[in-house]
Amino acid sequence: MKGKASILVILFVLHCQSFLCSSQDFDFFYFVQQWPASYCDTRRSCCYPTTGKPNEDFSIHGLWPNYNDGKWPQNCDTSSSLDISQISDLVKRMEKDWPTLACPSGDGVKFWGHEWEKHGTCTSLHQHAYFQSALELKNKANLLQLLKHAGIYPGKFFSMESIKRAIKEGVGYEAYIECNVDTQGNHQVYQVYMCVDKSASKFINCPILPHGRGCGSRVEFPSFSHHSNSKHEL
Ligand code: U2P
Repeated sequence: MKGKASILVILFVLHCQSFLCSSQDFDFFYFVQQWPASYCDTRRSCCYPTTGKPNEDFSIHGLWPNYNDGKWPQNCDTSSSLDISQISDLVKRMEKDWPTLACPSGDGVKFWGHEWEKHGTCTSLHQHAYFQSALELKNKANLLQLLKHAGIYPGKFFSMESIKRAIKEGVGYEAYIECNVDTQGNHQVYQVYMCVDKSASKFINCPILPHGRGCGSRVEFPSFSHHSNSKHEL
């Protein structure tokens, strides 16, 4: 009897790890926005979406479920792929706020499908709610507007401290900033990570900060308005 019971427990644990528990088993989200100019002006360059050059604004990279220890679940349901007909009412907003910059140029469906399969399937949200939540979070944290409000405009260098302070004052919570390097070797603001509760609607203090590329004390906030080195000019 004892042996049978322990086999049952082991079977349940295995089952739970591979399927049952995977869909909602996380602690918080990272909501990650990227600065398109910093994606594009590196040695790797970028390709504008087939739907047009994105506006000079932060755009969504993803809404990623994470664990408090810094690890994260991914690809939790390999049988689920993005069904664009389920989010047809969101597509116009996605094209504006969640554009793809990877090469070769695309309309975004591949990027959104990747984010859904890798991250969205590890949440308890359905596709529509997952993408809608991310779009609403972007509206709640209007990074460009709050940076401009603090005098931080694209096309110049700023202290990291002033950028972090502007976000903390504008959103109420600290953000983590990841930098990359342009072709001249300048460190620049690349991605902004904000932490969000499991309901995907409220910003929270980050339980743990991601490990990313450091920024240094002075960073560039490059302009995207005059950027035109896309490999696929429109
Ligand atoms: O950092 C490189 C890529 O790893 C994925 N990532 C990173 C940190 C984290 O907390 N969660 C996570 O998923 C991202 O992969 P992507 O969604 O772009 O495929 C990130 O770009």
